[in-house]
Formats: sequence, structure tokens, C-alpha cells
Amino acid sequence: MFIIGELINGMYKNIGDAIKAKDKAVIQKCALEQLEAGASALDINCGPASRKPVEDIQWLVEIVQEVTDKPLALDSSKPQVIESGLKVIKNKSIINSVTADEEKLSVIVPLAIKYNSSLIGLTMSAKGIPQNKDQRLELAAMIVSFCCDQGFPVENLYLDPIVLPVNVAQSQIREILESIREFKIISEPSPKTVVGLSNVSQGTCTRSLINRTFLAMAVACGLDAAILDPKDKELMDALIAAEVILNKQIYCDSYLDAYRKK
Ligand code: THG
Repeated sequence: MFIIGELINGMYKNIGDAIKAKDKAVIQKCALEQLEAGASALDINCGPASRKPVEDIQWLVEIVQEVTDKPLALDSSKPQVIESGLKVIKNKSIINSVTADEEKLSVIVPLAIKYNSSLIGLTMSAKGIPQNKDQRLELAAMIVSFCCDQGFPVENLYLDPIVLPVNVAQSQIREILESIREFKIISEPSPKTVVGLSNVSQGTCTRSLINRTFLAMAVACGLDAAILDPKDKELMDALIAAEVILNKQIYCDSYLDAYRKK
């Protein structure tokens, strides 16, 4: 599993405050703790309160790059913010994200090509969030065909079915899991798949349990990557166990320690 740590997000009060105060120690500590806990990459999101996201994302990228050379996922719906981050990035980059809208794709896909970036494509559009698996697949196919036409390699595309909270969209969760399985057969080579895991438990009172149960199911559907909190140890244990059960990691009695020592 490609694990993208979600904690550098201005939506969290400590991070939002640190961005405002330009307190780089808080951000760098958050980066290192997530990597120590097993993240393969870090999501970078200025948060909804940032009044200067074009500048804030550059500051975040620059200070995180001082402590790691792992890939960074630039998380914004605004193309100007994404491009601003790409201008200063030296690490491998992931654009997070683009929707299935031609105006958005025609700006973002050329940027992904120019900066040799991976790309997350959300299966939603200006018309809204899809209500079932077939609508998700239709939007996914549109994104894949746009990328193919532009010469963007589909192996560097991550399709995101848009995970919704189970407390408000309970019947959608199964549709989302089935979408993950079917995204893989849209094209050859396959696109990759990703989810924003914590969305599933927003507003529930057993967040970690919901997150790890959904993650184990998504892994069984072939999920390639997840944006999640790697500091949730029970979540990471469940992920490792799911991969052992699916024969993606070798079993031994000390499999949790063995995975973490890799
Ligand atoms: N897909 C993609 N990118 C994404 C998402 C996605 N990026 C953002 C988000 N969704 C993934 N990251 C988070 C980060 C935090 C939370 C959920 C998803 C979260 N935060 C607490 C909350 O809202 O309750 C905030 C707690 C606090 O304020 O301290 O749940 O789906 N491609």
C-alpha cells in the first residue's frame, strides 16, 4: 500500500495555526512523525482558512523538503495553488486532485506532464458527486480517456471514488468498494486507485474502528493507495494484517515487527 500521510492539513487547528504563524518546527515534526509511523508520501493541504494558499503551499513544500525527500501530494482544488507548489517542488510530486471536468483536466493534465507528476483524478464533476458505481465508472472512464489522449501515462493516474461518511451516505460505501475493484479494469495498463480514508468516519463516534474496517475491505478490492493518519497504530496494524491475509506480505509470527523493520 502506498500510504499518503494526511496530517499536514490546515483543517487541523495546530497545523492551521502553524501556517499562520510560519512556525516551521510544528510542520516538520508532523512530517517526520508520519514518515516514522510508515507514510510513503505526505499530503500538503493549506486548509480552508488559508487566505494566501498560493504562498502558503510554497512555504509548506519548502520546509517539508528540508526534512524529507519523500513524494508530496499537493492537495488543492485550485490549479493556481497546485502550479505554485509544483514550481518549488524538488521531491517527486502528486497532484491532488483534478475532477472529471474538461476545463479542469485541460489545465491540470498538461501540468502533470510538464512537472512529471502523478495525478489523482476524482470521480466527481461540476454536476456533483455520483450516486452509484456506474456513475463513478463513467467519470473514471472519462478521466482515463482524457489522460490517454494527452499522452499522460495511466500508471501514474490514481482514481479516487470519493469516499463519503457512512453516517450520511451509508448505502454509498458498498458502491465505492465495488468501484475500486472495477476502476482497475477500465484500461490496460490499469490506472491506480486511492481513497481519502478518514472521510468514511467523519461525524461518527468510533472513527478509528470504522476507518480500519473500511480500509481492510478496500485492500481486498485491490486499493493501491490511501490518504490516512499513519499515527493511528491500530489502523496501520489492520492494514498490515489485511496485506498478510491477501498474500501481499509474507506471514511470520512477528509479521507486524517484520513489516515495520522493512
Ligand atoms: N480524496 C483526496 N484528497 C483528499 C480527500 C479525499 N484530501 C483531503 C481529505 N479527503 C483527506 N484528508 C483528511 C484529513 C482530515 C480528515 C479527513 C480527511 C478529518 N479531519 C477531522 C474532521 O473533519 O473531523 C478534523 C479534526 C480536527 O479538526 O482536529 O476527518 O477524499 N484525493
